[in-house]
Amino acid sequence: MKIAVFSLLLFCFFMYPAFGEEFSVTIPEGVGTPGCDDTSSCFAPFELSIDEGDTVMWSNDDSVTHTVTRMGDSSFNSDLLMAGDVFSFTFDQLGQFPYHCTLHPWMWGIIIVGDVVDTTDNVVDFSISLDRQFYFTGDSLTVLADKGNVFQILDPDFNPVLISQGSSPYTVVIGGPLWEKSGEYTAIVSSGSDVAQATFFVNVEKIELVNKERISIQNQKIANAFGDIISEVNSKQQVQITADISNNQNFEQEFAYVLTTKDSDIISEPIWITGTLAAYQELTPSLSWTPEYGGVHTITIQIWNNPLDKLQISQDVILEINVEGDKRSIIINEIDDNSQSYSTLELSSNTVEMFENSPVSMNEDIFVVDDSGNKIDKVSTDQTIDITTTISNDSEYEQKFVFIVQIKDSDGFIVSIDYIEDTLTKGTSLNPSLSWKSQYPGTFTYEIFVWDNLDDANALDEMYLSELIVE
Ligand SMILES: [Cu+2]
Repeated sequence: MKIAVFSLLLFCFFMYPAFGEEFSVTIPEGVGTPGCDDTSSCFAPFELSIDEGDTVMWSNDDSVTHTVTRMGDSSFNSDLLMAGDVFSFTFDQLGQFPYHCTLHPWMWGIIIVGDVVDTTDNVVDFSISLDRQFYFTGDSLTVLADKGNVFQILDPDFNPVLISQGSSPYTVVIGGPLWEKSGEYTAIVSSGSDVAQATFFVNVEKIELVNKERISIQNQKIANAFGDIISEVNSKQQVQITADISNNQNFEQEFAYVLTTKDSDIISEPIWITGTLAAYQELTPSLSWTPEYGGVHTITIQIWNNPLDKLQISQDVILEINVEGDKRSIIINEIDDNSQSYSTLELSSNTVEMFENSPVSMNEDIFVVDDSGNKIDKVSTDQTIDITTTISNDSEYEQKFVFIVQIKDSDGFIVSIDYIEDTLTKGTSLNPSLSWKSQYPGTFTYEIFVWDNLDDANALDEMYLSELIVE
């Protein structure tokens, strides 16, 4: 009898969750070079669900140093974890905790404390999905939905950072002044009274690298007009000097691809082309060059931030080539501008069927007015303007509406989203108006949306789009 009681007590003691459980995450070998991010395997497991009070122990099984650092704030940070080191942290708060390695910013993981949150949270009976769970500034995000015609993205504080109308797929490039915070963003698609949403993580923190590590150069080669690699060149023969360059940073980088040639100790003036690389983007720039004379030529490839500052943001790469022909000096060729920039927002604005029976319509006359209410065509920097129109309710019913103005800069980045909510009684019109002020000149685009509400949004009319020049 005594033994039985004792066993029972012991059993109770072990069942009682006085101490959290311990979980382990490994940092696998080889994750110090990009690639593991494509398969979400930079931390294993990449996503771990635990309970409040549980402890996670990370062990660095790689041969190089890494860190385990909470994103957005530094509530946990391992500092430098050498090969074989471990770091543990006890999670006393519910929530989702994305983290990364500050030395290799493509390395991501997430700890989910509490109820397992399916990142594809289907609120009603249709589904939406994202191409990934984690994004950096400059990444392109694609949302697929079964149905729906209104698409929104909210930031970690639930402020809108993007709104659009049209049908799936919705593609957006992450970046611009509204994407200020790292953390969990929400994508929402509405269809009638149905709403589906999914969450994803964005890291907008810039991770600075040593200047010469910012861009790497690989596979440099000399090619003929057909793109074939050649080892011997004749004088006066035009060749292409190409290389694969890649941006090692999680943000956009302007660059100049620069060639300097040297022949018989005479160094040419540098020639270059310029462009922009999105986060982790690769490009293969090419410059044409024609040696005027024979002899051994040395070609140095460098990447500068721009042709004015000439700040070197790559290691030097040197190519040597023997040119057949009479020796002496060299000629500098024309600059071949191949510059590329990455695409910006691509928002569709398809007409959607639901407008057919919409009780509310937006007047085609959209006005930009100054503070005295006079219509204006041109706007000055720091001048406050109002964007206004007439919205009519032709039905026999009262209708709530939200009037939204979204403004994009010339790069397609959204600089402002503002809205007002109101109600139209049957057969009446209203003139909603929203003000805006630009702090810098440029060509802006403004889009106007009229929805029934922001929560389970339905478009009441087609979106309106126009240009605004700020001088
Ligand atoms: Cu690392």
